[in-house]
Amino acid sequence: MDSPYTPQKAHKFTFGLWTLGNPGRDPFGEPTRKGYSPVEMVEALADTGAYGVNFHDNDLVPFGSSAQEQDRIVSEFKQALQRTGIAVPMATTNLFSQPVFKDGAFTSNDPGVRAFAYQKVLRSMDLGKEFGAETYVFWGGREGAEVDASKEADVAVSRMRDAINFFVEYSEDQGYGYKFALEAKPNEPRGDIYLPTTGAMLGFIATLDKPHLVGVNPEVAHEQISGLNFYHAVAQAFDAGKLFHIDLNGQKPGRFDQDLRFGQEDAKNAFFLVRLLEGKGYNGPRHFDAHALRTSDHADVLAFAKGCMRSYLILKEKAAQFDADPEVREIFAQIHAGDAGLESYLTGFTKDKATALKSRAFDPAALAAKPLPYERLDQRVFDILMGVA
Ligand code: DIG
Ligand code: MN
Ligand code: MN
Repeated sequence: MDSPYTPQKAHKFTFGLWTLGNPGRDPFGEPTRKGYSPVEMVEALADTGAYGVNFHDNDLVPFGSSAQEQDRIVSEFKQALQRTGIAVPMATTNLFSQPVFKDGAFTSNDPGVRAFAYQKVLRSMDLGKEFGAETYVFWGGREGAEVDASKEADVAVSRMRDAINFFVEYSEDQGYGYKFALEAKPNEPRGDIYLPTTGAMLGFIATLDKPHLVGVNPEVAHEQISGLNFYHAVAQAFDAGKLFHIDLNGQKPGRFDQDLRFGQEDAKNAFFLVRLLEGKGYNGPRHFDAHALRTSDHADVLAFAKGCMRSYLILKEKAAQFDADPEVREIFAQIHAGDAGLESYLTGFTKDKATALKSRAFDPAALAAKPLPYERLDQRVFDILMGVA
């Protein structure tokens, strides 16, 4: 009998090729290891219960490869996927590594750069569909500024809109059926990145030609870099029907984008996140956009991957324990006590409801006196997470 912490394909855990492929380089140091190649990574994950891998175009096909080299790489990778049963649910484009995109791709002032970026995305969408990818992610790592005099910020947003509208139409015209997921980040590598939070992306999506085909790909570290509560950001996206994908990792507050192992920091927010994803029926991939520490060798990199999935499943079990806990249920019964009559006034405006509410007698002191045992409730969360409940 498998332990409840043993990953299964049904859990839909996925990893970007760049995660196990990360060679341990950072802005202040050279690589400390050889990253897993795409085929090595697929074979390393095959027996871990992982469901899939995802890629930027150049994670699989190096920039500048010939058509023949691309064909060989694609063929070898397809064989590895067939051998292992690993899927490719998501694809995306690297519009941030090459110098040509140093001042943005879609938001560049140079129409030649923008057109080249369009070409790269179109070809990358074709490549993703060769592997059956269903979700296409856009992360605008270079779509930003250090010098706001360099371009009008509203023009930058309109260029983003032109680009996303164009690729949505391409997907429809090709019959690809992609669902698009926009990933926000407030800064790094640019001083400021346009559309910096998941909330900003939700507002942007509403301005698109076909907003129903576009959602968000929130990332733990990216909202936390902004000092935001990631669980709240995801809850809003889910409420809007826009949680098309999610990037899971760990992050210490107030630091650069660390992309740590999922659950490595802020286990409590990760707990409420997993409780939401599992309890509200999110059915997309649980994608780890993270990498092992620079100090890790290959064996530790694999431990990193297994740890991401194990942490998720531990928190999934803790969430079930929390919701079944007698003391939690007793407190919930008290703080979530409904009043069907009164609540009927609070949704669905009618003139009568407004009139009745305006004339109703309330006792604010009595309302204020109702007990809210949140200390006891939060201690119960702590007890459960610490395994002493
Ligand atoms: C960074 O968080 C971004 C890139 O790794 C990629 O474009 C996207 C995919 O999840 N996340
Ligand atoms: Mn990140
Ligand atoms: Mn990400």
